[in-house]
Amino acid sequence: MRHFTNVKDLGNLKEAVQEAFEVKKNRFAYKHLGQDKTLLMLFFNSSLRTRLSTQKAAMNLGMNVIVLDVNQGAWKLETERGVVMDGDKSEHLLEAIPVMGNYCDVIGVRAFAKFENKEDDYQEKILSQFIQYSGRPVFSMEAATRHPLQSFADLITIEEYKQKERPKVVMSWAPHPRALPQAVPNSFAEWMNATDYEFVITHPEGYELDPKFTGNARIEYDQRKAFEGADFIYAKNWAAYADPNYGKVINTDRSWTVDAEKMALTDNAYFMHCLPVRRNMIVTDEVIESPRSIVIPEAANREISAQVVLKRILENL
Ligand code: AN0
Ligand code: CP
Repeated sequence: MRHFTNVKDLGNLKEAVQEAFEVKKNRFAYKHLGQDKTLLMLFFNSSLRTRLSTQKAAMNLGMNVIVLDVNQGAWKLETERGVVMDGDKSEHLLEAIPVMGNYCDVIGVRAFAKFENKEDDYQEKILSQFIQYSGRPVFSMEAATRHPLQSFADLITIEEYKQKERPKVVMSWAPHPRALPQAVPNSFAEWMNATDYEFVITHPEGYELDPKFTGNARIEYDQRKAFEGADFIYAKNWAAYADPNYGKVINTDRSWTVDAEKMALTDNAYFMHCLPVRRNMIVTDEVIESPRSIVIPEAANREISAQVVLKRILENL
């Protein structure tokens, strides 16, 4: 594998999950792969899990790691071509990318949707420039439209916990005070559609996602109905996708918060969330602290998904 930006890059998902289980059993077995190889992790946005789990995965593989927070200590970067740079930006991405490519063997990039221009976001303008100009394998650590390392960890977690061959997985929108990207739900939908699970998406009207990601998934506007018989509840907030509200919070209806009464409608479902999560907005204390909440093992699997991805990139260098 050269680049990792979406589910297709991984090929056969069953094989990828098996590889993840092998890596998890013996995470230091591939230490030779990363010897004298350097990973550069570049963050345009904040992170706790992605930063730590990806660095840990790289260390398991024997890599050296450089982390750069673009907004802290680096020159402010211009990303638009053709701009007269007389403002506060000292350097252009078109120089910065090939320069950074010289100092590493693999690049991970986190660059969220800016919600300024839908086309720019949905064309993955920043991530694709890294692929085009860095000369290095590039992987997404959450880009404008997808978060594949998260979705892969989610899939590994469901495969570990499922008690039925084809579990019912429900992705539920939940309220949040600020506008959040669609990357996590887009990506989760894309990965769930690549399995044979029963997959249902529930959200208030106006929060429809790009059909390119939701595909043939059942969309249910009645959250309670969606929860009936579910084996996994995957909560997430996202801002509106549809015009004219792209990137806007159009509703913070707390009746959509995941609580114990709604979880009681499920088939004793596990509760999942990618984290960070705002308690008592997205989910009540009671549900996230319950024995059916698997948010911590889910986060732990971020190390495993990152390690499989880095392993495959290193094997192909
Ligand atoms: C981000 C998001 O919703 O995309 C990152 C989640 C992994 N969340 C926040 O910005 C709070
Ligand atoms: N789930 C996730 O990607 O978390 P961070 O934003 O903390 O990296």
